[in-house]
Amino acid sequence: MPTAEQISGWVDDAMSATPVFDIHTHLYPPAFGPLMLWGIDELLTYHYLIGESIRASGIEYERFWSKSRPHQADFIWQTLFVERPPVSEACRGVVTVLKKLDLNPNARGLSDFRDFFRSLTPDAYIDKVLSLSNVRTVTMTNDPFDPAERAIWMPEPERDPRFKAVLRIDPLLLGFPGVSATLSSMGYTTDADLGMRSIAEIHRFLLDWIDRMQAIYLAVSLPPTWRYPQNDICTRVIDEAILPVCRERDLPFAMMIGVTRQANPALRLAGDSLAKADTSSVERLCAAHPGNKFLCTMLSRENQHELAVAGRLFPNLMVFGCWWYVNNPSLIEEITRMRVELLGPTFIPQHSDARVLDQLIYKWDHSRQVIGKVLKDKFTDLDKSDWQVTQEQIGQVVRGFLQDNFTRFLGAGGK
Ligand code: HDL
Ligand code: ZN
Repeated sequence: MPTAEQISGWVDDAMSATPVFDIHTHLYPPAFGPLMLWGIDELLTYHYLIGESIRASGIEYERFWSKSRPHQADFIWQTLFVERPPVSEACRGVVTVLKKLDLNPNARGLSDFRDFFRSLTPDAYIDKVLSLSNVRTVTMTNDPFDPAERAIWMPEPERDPRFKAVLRIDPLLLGFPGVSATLSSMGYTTDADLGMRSIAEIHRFLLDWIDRMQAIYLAVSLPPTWRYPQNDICTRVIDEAILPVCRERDLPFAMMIGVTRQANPALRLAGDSLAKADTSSVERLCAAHPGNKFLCTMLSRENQHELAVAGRLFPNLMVFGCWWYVNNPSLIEEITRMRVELLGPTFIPQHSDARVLDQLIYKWDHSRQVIGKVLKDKFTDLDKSDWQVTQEQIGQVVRGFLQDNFTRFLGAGGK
């Protein structure tokens, strides 16, 4: 029988050696131009840190927003890393990145960091970050309703196989009737009452963009008020367009549920909040469409237990990630422990949601530590009951958590 130290070492080895397929990020390769964010100024002006620095300093919103990006970064460094200890998770993450890059996190200013990043090219830095974080593949968040992103896709940008595309379609579910104008500008005719011709046009839009992007799943972010089924356009777009297309192409439909957009508009991207959402709607959706595959993550801590139970009830539901406001060590541990106890090894414990390339380094370093801690406890529990724990079984669970559960769930459609 292995010792507790052996089990601990096997888990640590597997967690650090197993490459990650990061199933939800906002990252882009250099071919996507300004959409690709990297380096110290972008790292420090991550919207999480903007919100924290405005709160800590009491600076007037417009006085902050009037600063240039580098001056915003200087302000955030001074406010959160010099005048105060960087104990929040988003601050700690920056310190982890600097350490892993052999930079001094105790610097009083950013000039040395800027010199370092000026010495790198985007392509070289992508290789460095993916190697340091041991992330093999990431999925992007690709929004055809964003004119800036559409302008990049139409001329067919050079693709990096390490960056898979995800078709993000929030306006299609939440934006009618206004979204008709955007669809029309793209050559798809829909009308406010969503007659059959409109449904056919939405089908065509989805298939065109799935093919243009080679999207491996479709995704939407839904508010806490989302209910299914309802006598509304959202339900009709899901039932009559999105899910038939997903079945036709064997693609999962991912729902990220619980965000209250712009609770504080003055904070811009940092101004979104959350509320408890309705997990029974997820269950009704999975029950009504057994031929579809669903990925789901929820934003409220209070939804996590219900979502894990929903995962037990529906094999076509893949529970994933500790998203955004629950992507903190204390909650990752609570949620992952609960999911292992309810779902065994059959879920995807984490995604990074990274917006800045450098963040992969800390988001995966921190998550690997917490997920590993849960697995050590669970395998030690088995060992205490004389179940024969082996290094191979630990490796199998870790590979499932970090890549295989997702690639198997994608099936042929996601190739
Ligand atoms: O809707 C989403 O995909 C969210 O992740 C938002 O992008 C949010 O702003 C975010 O970055 N959370 O981490
Ligand atoms: Zn996101």
